Parts: sequence; structure tokens; C-alpha cells
Amino acid sequence: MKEFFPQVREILYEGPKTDNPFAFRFYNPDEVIGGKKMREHLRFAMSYWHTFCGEGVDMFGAGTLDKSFGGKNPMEIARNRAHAAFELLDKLGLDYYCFHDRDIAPEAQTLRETNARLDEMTALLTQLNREHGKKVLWGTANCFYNPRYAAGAGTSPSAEVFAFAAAQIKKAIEITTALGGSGYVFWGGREGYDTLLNTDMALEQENMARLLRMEAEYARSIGFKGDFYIEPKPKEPTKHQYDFDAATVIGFLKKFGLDDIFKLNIEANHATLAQHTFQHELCVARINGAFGSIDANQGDPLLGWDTDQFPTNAYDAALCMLEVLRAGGFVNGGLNFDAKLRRASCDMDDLFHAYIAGMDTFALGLRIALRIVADGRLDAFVAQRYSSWKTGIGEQIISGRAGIAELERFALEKGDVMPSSGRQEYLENLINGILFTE
Ligand code: XLS
Ligand code: NI
Ligand code: NI
Repeated sequence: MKEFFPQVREILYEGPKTDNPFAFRFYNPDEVIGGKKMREHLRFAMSYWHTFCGEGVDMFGAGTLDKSFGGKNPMEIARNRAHAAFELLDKLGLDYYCFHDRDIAPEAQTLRETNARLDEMTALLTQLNREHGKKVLWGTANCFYNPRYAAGAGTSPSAEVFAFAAAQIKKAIEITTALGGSGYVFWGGREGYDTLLNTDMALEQENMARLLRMEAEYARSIGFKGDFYIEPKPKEPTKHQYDFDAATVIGFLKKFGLDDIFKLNIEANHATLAQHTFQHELCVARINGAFGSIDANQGDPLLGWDTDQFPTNAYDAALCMLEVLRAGGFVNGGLNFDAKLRRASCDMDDLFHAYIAGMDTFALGLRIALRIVADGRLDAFVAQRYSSWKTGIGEQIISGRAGIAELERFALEKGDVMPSSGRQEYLENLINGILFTE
């Protein structure tokens, strides 16, 4: 087989002091820390769409990176991309990948022909998975690119479009199952609205719930054993998306009785678009038993859209991994780099620099998060801050022995009260101390 990235050799761990740009400084896949190998803690995945389909196009300009890999027609390009993808997975030591149906096989004239292309590519990917020992973290359907989905898919005003989307997702679930995927994602790119003047919001949300239930039941009926995830995002491409943030999605799932079926795939840049921190969204998912998987990327605080940059902010990665540890770690989920090169990063080498940076950042995040846990002062501070709930009136409230009358009596007798200091500045400096030791 032709080598697509001959200039890059296998990327190995060389430790923090190496000056080799094609080596890991912090990610040492088989090193056991916190009771598990790093590769098992982190479960890194490649995003097929950004890495093998995105060519660096923006609203104002053409692509800067050719991703045809020498292919001369759409299916030849698709096959070459698959071979190139597995070379990149091997060289970076990535165990997983994530894909949309349309990433692996281009859409044809009819649904029937498109499905036949998907079958051909599924056969090739099955073979490549086996030969290279790679796995699918999750699959999904692209129900936002084609003009038929201009007004939504599951929330389209057209029942015919809804039916088409249902059929497309059914097929995407079949190929994800055939490829042994451990998850299936629903990201509602256009499941929202641009103006309420033309929108029946109640019907659109009920229909979305109908679609989710039908697809999940179908998936189980054909033996899909993985997780189902909803990926919240507040806006872009629609002005308002129904899957706004973790809390909104959890409310939606509970309203329609779907909360036992779906977990969340939290994306860092979507959190910031919703004016939350990444850590906030992960925490909301965790405390509601909905933590599932992560799209690891980062936005730019000065830009109000989904810039999907490779994550390099070690502080955010540390706080993210702290939430992952608190959630008990990944089960079927993992860290998918839903991230792309900046348009001016126009060499294939940049793909490797980007993944090395993202993987090292999260490896560093994991190392720091484990140090924060081992240090114990942060957890001890929080426990102390809430200690009034363990004894006295707090214990009586929680056990149900103090009702409104007892609380009034307590307050009348006690006089004015104040919480103890939150010590934010002390804690931020404490985290810095843990970050910048060793
Ligand atoms: C877009 C989303 C998308 C999903 C998969 O903003 O992040 O890439 O992860 O459809
Ligand atoms: Ni995403
Ligand atoms: Ni995104």
C-alpha cells in the first residue's frame, strides 16, 4: 500500500525534555497512572471529517490542503482517504476514530446508491479495523449538509424530509453496528430555528423525540450495544438549537422519557458558545448521570463561533480530566478530537503537529488532574465548605427532621449568619502550585 505521509515516522514518547517535534512529551500510552494505562484513561479518537475531508475552506476562500490523496473520482478519493486515515492512526498510536456517514462515502444521486457506497466502504473499514487493530468510538449521520435539511432533519417542517432523515440515520446505525462502534452520536446541526415567525416549536421538539426513540429502539433491535449520545450546541448553523446545552438536553430527555436511553457527548467549544465553561458542562452531565463522551477541542475567546481548534490549553484540559475522574472515567466514550487545522496551517505535517499537541495537552491534563486528587487539598476544602450539612441543623434538613417551623425557630434564635470564605484566590493559586511543580 502506498504511504501517504512518508515524511512522518511513528510518534513515540520521548519525555518532556525532548526537542523532537514529532514525539510525545506527556503522552506515554502504556504508562500506568491512577491505576490504568494512559491510553485507557484517555481513549483518544480521530475525527474523520476534519482530518480527512476538511480542506481548509472558509467563507472567503478555497481550500489550502488537498485531501483527495491522489484519488480521481469520489469513490477512489474515499478509498484513498480510508487508507491514509489508518496510516495516520497507526503513526499517532490512536486507537479509535469517529465518522459521519458522508465522511466515509460521498452521497450519490439516490439514497439506494448512497447506501451501496456506504456498504462498500464499511467492508473496507471492517478489513482495515481488523488489520490495524483500530476501533470506532462512535458513528453519526450528517443530517445538515445537504440542502434538503436546510430547515432541519428530525425537526423539519416537512414530514417527507423527516422520513428521509429517519432512513439515513437507520443506515448510519447499521454501519456503526457493523463496524463494532461503541457509541452513536446525534448532533442536531439544524435541529433548531432561525425565526419563530415560521416555526412550530412544540411540534418540532415532539418530532425530534419521536425520531430519537425510533432510532434507539431500532439500534437495539439489530444488536447495537453501545451508548447513544446527544451532543449539545447552542447555535450555529441555526440561530437557536434545541440541544442548547447539557441542562437543556437533560430537561428535554426527561420530558420525553428518554433519559435512560441517552447520554451526552460534551464538546468544549460548544460549552463556550453557550457561555459556559467546559468544566461546567461536564459537571452538569456527571451529576445527572449523563456523562458519556467528549469532543476535545477549544474555541477562541475573541471569536463567537465554533472554531474547532486543537486543544492546547492545559489548564482547561486538567479541569476537564478532573471531571472525567470524578465521573469514574470513560466507559464507552472517549476523547474525540473534533478539531481542525487553522486555514494557514497548510502542510500535512501540521496534522501531526496538531494531534501531538492535542494528545499531549490531555495527557498533561490527566497527569495534573491525578495530582490534584492526590494532593487532596481541593477536595478537603470543598468538604469543609459544606460541612454544616453533616451535623446540627444541616443534618436535620437533609434527614427531613427539620421542617419550615424548625428552621424559623433556628433562625430566630441564632441571629445573623454568614457563610465561611469561598477562598477563590487561594484555590486558584493552589491549582497553579500543583500545575507548575515537577
Ligand atoms: C459540530 C459538531 C459535529 C458533531 C458531529 O459543531 O461538533 O462535528 O460532533 O456531527
Ligand atoms: Ni462535535
Ligand atoms: Ni462542534
